[in-house]
Amino acid sequence: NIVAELTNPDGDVLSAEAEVEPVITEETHSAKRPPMKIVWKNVVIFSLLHLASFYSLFLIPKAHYYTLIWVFLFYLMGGLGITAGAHRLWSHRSYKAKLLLRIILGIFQTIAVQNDIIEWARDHRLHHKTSETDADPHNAKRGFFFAHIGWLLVRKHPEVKNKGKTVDLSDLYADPVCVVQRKIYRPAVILLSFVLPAVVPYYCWGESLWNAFYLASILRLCIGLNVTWLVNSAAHIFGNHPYDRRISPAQNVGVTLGAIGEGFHNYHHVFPYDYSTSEYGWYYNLTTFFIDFWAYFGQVTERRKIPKEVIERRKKRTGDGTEGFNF
Ligand code: ST9
Ligand code: ZN
Ligand code: ZN
Repeated sequence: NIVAELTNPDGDVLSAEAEVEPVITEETHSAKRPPMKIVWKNVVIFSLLHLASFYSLFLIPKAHYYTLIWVFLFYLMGGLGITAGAHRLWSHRSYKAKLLLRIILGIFQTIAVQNDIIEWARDHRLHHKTSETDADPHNAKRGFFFAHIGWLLVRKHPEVKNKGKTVDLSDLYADPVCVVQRKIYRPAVILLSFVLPAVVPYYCWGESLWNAFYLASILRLCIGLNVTWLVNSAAHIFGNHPYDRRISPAQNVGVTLGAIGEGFHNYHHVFPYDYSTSEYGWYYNLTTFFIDFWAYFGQVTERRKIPKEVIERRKKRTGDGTEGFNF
């Protein structure tokens, strides 16, 4: 806080608060926020999803073990659609992908049910541009719950819509994969994320439709969403800050494991254009392996990487003295 002692010509001490620009704190912001408008439809849908997922846990011992492998595969496909697709390719343009891989990533991204690519990238570009202010769609300064799921249960802050208008999305509208996916998004989600994961185990190895639906559609989706949201909540609150100690995004081991390489969040907010979202290549980073795999087959080009010396200089200048990979 700024403390100033001001005197008038007679030598009386004046109140410092009256003369000094008020310091903007989280309290000042929250006092000024318009009241939150709860979207009850979303509250009901997400409550049902979590209740049904809790029930699904009891079906695990009764399921065919092929079904469990299938669930894991679908989790990875949806996950890669978000990490390699919506995040590293479409939001940050950290590498270039040929049409075939973009189609695969578009299908994978649809499986994740996290809004279409254009909406996802619009919110995410805004998140980086206005991080931890009212214009950040999942502003972690509003607490763990808001950053995790709360932001999807209320109308957006007017600042999100105002500042969001300044985000350039022309590259996404120029990509037919993004445009077509946006057009057919709802039926595509129903088919790829709910019907397909349930019918394959039923027809291919005789799993009951009930088990297949609750495990591969519902439980898989709920875990995928929560792990993604942990990047916004946990990785913005817990962990160390080797690259910039002045920002909240942190290196978080737990999140990195579940989010297939996306928990190196202090690094990512400092160097958002690095296609690996960390300085350590494949370590704890299936997504980087996936991108490199496709590069080997010519589907990926122009992977952007931050030079080692730039990273080291930045660590010395603004880091907290810890290492980016201590797990
Ligand atoms: C979900 C997304 O889960 C998760 C994103 C997570 C991001 C993580 C980032 C970390 C990176 C690493 C990833 C790791 C992943 C690991 C995976 C491991 C497996 N800019 O939205 P509306 C304007 S989604 C500019 O309705 P409301 C715009 O004009 C879950 N403008 O606002 C818009 O119209 P249109 C599934 C913006 O009414 C208009 O406002 N999805 C912006 O306030 C209205 O927009 C759901 O559950 C902006 N950013 O409603 C849906 N935003 O769109 C949930 C808005 O036509 N959403 N505008 O252009 C909703 O129901 C609503 O959006 C709402 C807000 C109720 C939340
Ligand atoms: Zn972030
Ligand atoms: Zn990002």
